[in-house]
Amino acid sequence: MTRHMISGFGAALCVLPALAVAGERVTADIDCATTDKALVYDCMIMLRGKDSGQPVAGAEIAVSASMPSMPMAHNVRPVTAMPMGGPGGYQAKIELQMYGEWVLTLDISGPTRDRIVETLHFSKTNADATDRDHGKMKMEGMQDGEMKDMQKTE
Ligand SMILES: [Cu+2]
Repeated sequence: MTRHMISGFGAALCVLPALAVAGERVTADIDCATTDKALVYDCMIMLRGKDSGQPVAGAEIAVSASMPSMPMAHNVRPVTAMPMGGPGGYQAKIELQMYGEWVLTLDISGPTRDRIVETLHFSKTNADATDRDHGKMKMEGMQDGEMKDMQKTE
């Protein structure tokens, strides 16, 4: 009888690994690498809670890819990322249809629901995160006069 009580107490002291809070928004580090097959990339995804910074384990991640410059031209089948390399780590193999700038969309369900959108530039030799400023709207086609007017109002 006494023994049972002691073991029960011991179990209560077991420390669970720190995990992101359910319902917390998440961030992802996405690191894609080339494979021996052209246009096939191995993407490692590290999922963390946005506020807690803690790994998000047990998530289901559907990864889809599209080309912002060619909205209707491609139809890449979404893949499910598999847990890999410890809590919060996932791996997905994606097959693209051409080199260039692609947007990866991570639809996350499981302990938390979220969507992460990341723009990456895929080439024959690597896959790099696109510089965020690079994508900023350019003032194309704007006349000098209009530009001056705009500066005045600012
Ligand atoms: Cu394309």
